[in-house]
This record gives sequence, structure tokens and C-alpha cells, in this order.
Amino acid sequence: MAKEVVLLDFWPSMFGVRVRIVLTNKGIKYEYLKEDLRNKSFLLLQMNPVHKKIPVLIHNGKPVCVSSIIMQYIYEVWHDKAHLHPSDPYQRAQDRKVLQSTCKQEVISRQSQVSITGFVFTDT
Ligand SMILES: N[C@@H](CCC(=O)N[C@@H](CS)C(=O)NCC(=O)O)C(=O)O
Repeated sequence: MAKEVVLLDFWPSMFGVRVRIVLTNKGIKYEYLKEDLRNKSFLLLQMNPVHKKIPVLIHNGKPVCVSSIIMQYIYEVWHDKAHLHPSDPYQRAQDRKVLQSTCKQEVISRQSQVSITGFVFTDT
């Protein structure tokens, strides 16, 4: 039987990092499979045949691609596990502010509204 949770990733990838942060924060055990992006594995080509990109989360043999979608999937499947952010809305707002400045460089460099945690930020 397929391992329950497998992550196809390449460690320097910011897209992979954001998924790993969420998996770790939620205490989800997973197998990490390092990809060589110059020599992609058969598993990656099989699991993400259109874009052939990491990260790919394989859950019970089924692939989920694109980091923001993977994070949303994790939040939905493991909704009973610890939450990344506090339940108090004010504390969450403080968290977002810190993350916003931390992720600013990433946001600017990608010319888009992304963050490592899945919150969508607009640049201030
Ligand atoms: N929008 C995707 C981007 C993923 C992505 O660009 N991954 C890069 C590594 S950082 C990749 O796999 N590149 C291989 C390629 O383009 O052939 C996500 O959020 O997961």
C-alpha cells in the first residue's frame, strides 16, 4: 500500500518550504522525496504530468499539486490538528503583519500575492 503522505520536493524551493512549514506545524508525518529538477523522477512525471513541478503532495497514492492548493488541502484534511495561527483574530492579525514583512521580498520578486503560509497578502 502507498505511504500515507509523501512530499516530492527540492529543498531550496520556497514553494516546497511553505508546504513543509504547514506539515511540520500540524505534526503530520510524511516521507520526503528529494527531486533532482534536472533529472526528474518517473514518480514526479507520473504525479504531475502536465507541469512536472514540485512540490507535489501524494496522499494515499493521490497527487495534489501547486503549493497553495496543497496547503488548502492539508488544512481541510487535517483540520483537527494544531492550527498554524492562534484562534484569536487580533493575534492572527499580528501574525499576518509579521509574515507580511517577512515575505515581502518573496511577494515583490514574484510580482504576485503569495506567502509561505497561504495567506494572500497585498503589499503595503
Ligand atoms: N505555482 C507552483 C510553482 C512550483 C514551481 O515553480 N516549482 C519549481 C521549483 S521552485 C519547479 O518545479 N521547477 C521545475 C521546472 O520548472 O521544470 C507552486 O506554487 O507549487
